[in-house]
Amino acid sequence: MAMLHQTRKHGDKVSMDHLDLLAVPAQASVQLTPGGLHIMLMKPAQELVIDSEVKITFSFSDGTTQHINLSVKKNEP
Ligand SMILES: [Cu+2]
Repeated sequence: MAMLHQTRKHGDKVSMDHLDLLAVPAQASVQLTPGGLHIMLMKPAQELVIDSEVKITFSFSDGTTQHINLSVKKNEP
């Protein structure tokens, strides 16, 4: 399962908030990055291998879906 998360810093502590949806303004873009908005894979069925690809299905508010292959990268602070 893939979840959308937003990383938040509270002083020295870092937490992640789960987002039910991600609003992308018209004619704009939203960037998913480590330490910011990100996709977190929960209990992946297969081991995640660095530099391999994972297919993620995005569902949009107009009812369409899009399958995108994303690279697995090492989380570097
Ligand atoms: Cu997360």
